[in-house]
Amino acid sequence: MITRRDAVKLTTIGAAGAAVSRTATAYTLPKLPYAYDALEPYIDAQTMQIHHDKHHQAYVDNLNKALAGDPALSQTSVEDLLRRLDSLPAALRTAVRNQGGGHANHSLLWQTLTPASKSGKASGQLARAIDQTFGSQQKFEDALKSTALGVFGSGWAWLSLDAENRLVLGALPNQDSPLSAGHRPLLGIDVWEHAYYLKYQNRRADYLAAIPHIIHWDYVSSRYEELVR
Ligand code: MN3
Repeated sequence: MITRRDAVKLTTIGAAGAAVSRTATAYTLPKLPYAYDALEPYIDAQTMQIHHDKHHQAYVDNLNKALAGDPALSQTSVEDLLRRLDSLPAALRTAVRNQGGGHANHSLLWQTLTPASKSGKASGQLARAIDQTFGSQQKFEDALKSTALGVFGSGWAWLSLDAENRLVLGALPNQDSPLSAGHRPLLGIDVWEHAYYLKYQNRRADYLAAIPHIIHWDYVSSRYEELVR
């Protein structure tokens, strides 16, 4: 649901010399759902352009490269690959974890951000679950920020649903996906330096103070209702 894979027609020459068409899939970079400068002044246009067009594209390209020799796996959604990470061939596991994780994490990230004028607040069932779990939306935002501030090196802070549909907040290193731990991610904060360094340099706390202004709460609230249904 959060990533699109476009069918690519591959034409190969069959044993009899006839052209045989088969359909394979390749992972593709989803379009950014808003302009590069839409999150200004909280995230600058240049950071968005490099983050989406270069960093996310590289995860997609490297995932395609890694799975090129395995047609069955390369037709599996990246979310399914991450859910079954432990059962994948050892030679592919690291690439799926890092490149597949990078692809899935960023595909969700773009959806969960929005211009400040549309950010809003958690609503409906999610608002109630946040109040029950964290005390209030403000307390949740404070906990999210301190979780993200505490990530050592590169990684993400995640709000996810566990197997019992409970909200859980935690940090994961690198591009590790909550899916690989049996959780379903609702919202992730990217604290790799590439997400903020051009504007905020070493001031990760300032970047994290900006994030609550641009969370797309309508999207996150609907996603929650879909996942707990
Ligand atoms: Mn990133």
